[in-house]
Amino acid sequence: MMKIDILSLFPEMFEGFLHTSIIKRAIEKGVVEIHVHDFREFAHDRHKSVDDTPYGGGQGMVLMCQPLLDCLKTVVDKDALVILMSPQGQTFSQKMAVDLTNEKHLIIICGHYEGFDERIRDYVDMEISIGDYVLTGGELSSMVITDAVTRLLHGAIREASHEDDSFSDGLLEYPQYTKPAEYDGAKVPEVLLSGHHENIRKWRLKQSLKRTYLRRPDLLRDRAFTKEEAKLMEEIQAELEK
Ligand code: 4FV
Repeated sequence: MMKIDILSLFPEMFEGFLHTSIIKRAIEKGVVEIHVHDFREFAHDRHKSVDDTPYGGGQGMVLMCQPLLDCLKTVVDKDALVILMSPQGQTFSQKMAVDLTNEKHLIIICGHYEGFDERIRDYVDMEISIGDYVLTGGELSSMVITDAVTRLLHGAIREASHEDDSFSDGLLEYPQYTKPAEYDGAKVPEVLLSGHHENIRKWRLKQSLKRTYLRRPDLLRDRAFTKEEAKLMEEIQAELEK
């Protein structure tokens, strides 16, 4: 069972997230334990201040050390990996999500305002960004991490269902179809109706390679292609040159 503690000034933002679908079931099944802590409760002054103006001047407010770190001290333990959410972190990926499933205890700190007092980083093991854009707070990014990691935990969802996820094998997922076999004149590819599993596997691999080649060639740059994949890539490039 993994434990996830989230430090946020807006715990109400997590209500829907924690009580819906896969995350809700994973909590009920005891696969994961998720707690949200409002570090404003650790503020000492009567205004419950958690931020202040930046030394050296400048726009906006900065999160203070004391309330946030006093809250952190109440949840940190020897197994804890402390993660700070910020645009300056390493960009999150499926590989990072898989690596984090090996941890017993994640503590995720959500930012707000202009950012954190730099000394907070002395208590942080890892800094993660979910992308090169600026959010109003770290809550959404902490949900992204929690969601991507929880669904990979043993017992959260049927193992098979994330085996052919995009990125699980470094490729984008192949096109999916379901009933009806014809919609508004658009037919499902014959091979998928054939029941011929080997042909279906080949078709799906070729589609994944083609989609990755067209949409995310960066994902193929350092890829060690199997003989079969190399042959399929030749076919794809020949067909695209036609
Ligand atoms: C962010 C990101 C992000 C920056 C200022 C919250 C905001 C405020 N977090 N990936 N991109 N955070 O934009 O993780 O503190």
